[in-house]
Amino acid sequence: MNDYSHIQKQDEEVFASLLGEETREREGIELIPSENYVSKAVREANSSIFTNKYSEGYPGKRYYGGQFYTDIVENLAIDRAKQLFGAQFVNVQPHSGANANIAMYFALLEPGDTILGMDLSHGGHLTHGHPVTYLTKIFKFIRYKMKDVETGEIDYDEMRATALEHKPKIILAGYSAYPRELDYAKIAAIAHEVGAYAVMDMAHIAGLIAGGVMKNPFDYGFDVMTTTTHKTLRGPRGGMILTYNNPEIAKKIDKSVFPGLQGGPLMNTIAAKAVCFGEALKPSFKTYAARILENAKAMETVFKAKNIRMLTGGTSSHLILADVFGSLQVTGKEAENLLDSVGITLNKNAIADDVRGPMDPSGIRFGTPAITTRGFGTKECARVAELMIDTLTNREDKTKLEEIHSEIKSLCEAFPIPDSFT
Ligand code: DSN
Repeated sequence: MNDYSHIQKQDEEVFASLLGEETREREGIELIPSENYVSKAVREANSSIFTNKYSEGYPGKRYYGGQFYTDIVENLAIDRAKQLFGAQFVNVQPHSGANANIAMYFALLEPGDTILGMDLSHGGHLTHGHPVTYLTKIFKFIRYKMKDVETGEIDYDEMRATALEHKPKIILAGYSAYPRELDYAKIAAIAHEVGAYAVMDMAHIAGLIAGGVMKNPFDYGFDVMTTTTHKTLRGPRGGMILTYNNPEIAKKIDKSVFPGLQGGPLMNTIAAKAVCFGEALKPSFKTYAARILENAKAMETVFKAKNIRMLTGGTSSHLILADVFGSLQVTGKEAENLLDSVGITLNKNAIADDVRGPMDPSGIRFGTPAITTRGFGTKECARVAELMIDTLTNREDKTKLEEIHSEIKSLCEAFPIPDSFT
């Protein structure tokens, strides 16, 4: 239990919610692939007195006085991120991944310019040009797709043909619901052939790239990467933009983040990013990243054995997208609710060319970053996958569901959420 003694004395309502969330996280299995458990050190920095400070500008060039310590932590975060990802320039101020993407678009593009991104139903993200976002009022988004949704192979020929026809200024890679490696060299070559920037939104797999278990797009000619810091990277909620080696791009990105899009940076979050990047530079983070992949494979093996269709045929990363409607005749929403009732949290998700609507799609998306942090190995992950399938196939059997819930609680008790990672 964390120390909330001041909140407890001062604000019973917020205290009650904190307690509830503590119990939920402690007693349940977290499979949302974009979530994780941060260390206490990250949380201490995130809830620190840096929240008191206004620091518009950048280290050495601020608009307010009193920046001695904020400059130190922001520079630490920048230097550590450079080291982690092999970037020459880093902006750690974006409040979120969405902000990072928006600032990146405005840095690299003029209104009306074209972005070539992954078809949203094939794994892209809202900020990659979903019609519900304001971004589509400003920029033109066109799409590439997977060639084969059963293998996940991207249609690079179609990507090139579309790029030659529409001359985008950005080709965007990196997705929220796509579990395979990419041919970054091919994407960068197509981008540069048509005079576009190659940009990777690595939010989901930043920790896997930092841990050296997935490829780093900067090694294959990418110009810019955006990310969140809280998913596989296991830091505070926040964003970041990295530029490989072009100072002109980096300058534009800095201006775009501040003053273009944001005001004062969240220095407490930036301090927490510095702590997280320090953790990710340790050798033990490489082991963590490797285990995330092994654990996802263990879950894939169980789903395969039970003939449950996985989009792209399985996974090469931390996440799996399963077609539960096609395989088990349970909708994504029903599956999310049923699994929630036995203590497993994940999210319903549209699958490529989904026959159902977005509010109750055919799929579920789940992944291993959080349970790996908890210490689950391949044996426990395989068991969780079995319990998931048991839940979905015994949905009318109350006694069975209660048994599953109690096994989940026991598993969680055996693997408490750690305070630190060494
Ligand atoms: N909401 C995040 C995810 O779950 O993938 C992306 O922003």
